[in-house]
Amino acid sequence: GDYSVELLAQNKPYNEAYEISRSNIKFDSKIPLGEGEFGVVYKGSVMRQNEAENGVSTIESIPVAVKTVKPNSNITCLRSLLKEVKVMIYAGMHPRIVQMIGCCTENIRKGEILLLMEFCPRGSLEDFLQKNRVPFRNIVRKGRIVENAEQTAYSNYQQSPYPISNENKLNYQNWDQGIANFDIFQLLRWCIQIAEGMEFLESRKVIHSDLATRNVLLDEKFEAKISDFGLSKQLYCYTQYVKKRQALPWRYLSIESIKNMEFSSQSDVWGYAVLCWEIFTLGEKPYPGVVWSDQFIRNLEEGMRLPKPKYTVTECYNIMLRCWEEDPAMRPTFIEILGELNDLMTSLL
Ligand code: ACK
Repeated sequence: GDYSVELLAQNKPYNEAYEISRSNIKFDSKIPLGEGEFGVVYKGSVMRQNEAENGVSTIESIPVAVKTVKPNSNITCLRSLLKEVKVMIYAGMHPRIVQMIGCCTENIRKGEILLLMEFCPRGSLEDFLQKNRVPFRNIVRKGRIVENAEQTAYSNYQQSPYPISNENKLNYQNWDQGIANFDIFQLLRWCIQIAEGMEFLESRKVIHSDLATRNVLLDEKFEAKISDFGLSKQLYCYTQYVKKRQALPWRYLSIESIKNMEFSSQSDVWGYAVLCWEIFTLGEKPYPGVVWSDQFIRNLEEGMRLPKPKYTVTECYNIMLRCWEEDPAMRPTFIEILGELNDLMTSLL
């Protein structure tokens, strides 16, 4: 494979056009939206001045997610965040990729970088799936999509003359906010949207290496956007160096990634299919109950794969199985996956 693009992005000077002054960045809360092992994400806003023709300028406040490293972080984390910035700039814009708004490197000598990203108000796909299992509408029986027992739950809820319990309010809040049907077609739409984003990244020779529903965010219209790319590969090597392989997201990694730390668009295809498996199980953990051991990789080599999810059709599971071919060259590319999923969607509708 040709991974020189990553090196290219990394060795490019930081593009000053993306620099945003610290004085134009506001943190909305000291409480983070969430934190990973290396970074912290806050809700914030960026002030942007728009010059009008009549000379009167207006100030616009743009909601953003601010990604930064924890104070006193290891230099590796800082380098990785800077690398993520460069890869995001290099990759360019796409509607299925969380957009970078800018970056603040003013205080880089104090170990601070602020990466400003488009804010995705509906949170992560993982969260959505796990919180909306009750109102999900379809199940698959004998390879066919049928409505499940909950099919009328939402309309009952809407029409109910009785006071609504807080629990039900929570269950249905997404519907009240505008998603019409949470059914198998919605699951398939997300798979297609993510494949579109990955097809773009593949064409730009950018490897994600950490595809999972926790790294897919939902915008205002509940459309999927891929986030957290570019930073992982390097951190894996670091993690593996200081810790053990159990610290890696091994449930999502291809055989060659776990064994040899080899990452490529074809290993992203493997991770993508695990992501699809999460989608079609409504956010189950892949290989539940399994703990890391060398036996896991031997099992994969002997052909063990994730079972068919409860909420998908055979055609879709067959695509997933091909994404889990041991030989990376045998796996479909994202363009092929996208074509097949679109055909499947048409045939099911
Ligand atoms: O599941 P969440 O609410 O969505 O918690 C995680 C957390 O920050 C750590 O990654 C949230 N997050 C990350 N990036 C964004 C973003 N661009 N817009 C909204 N939330 C985000 C993520």
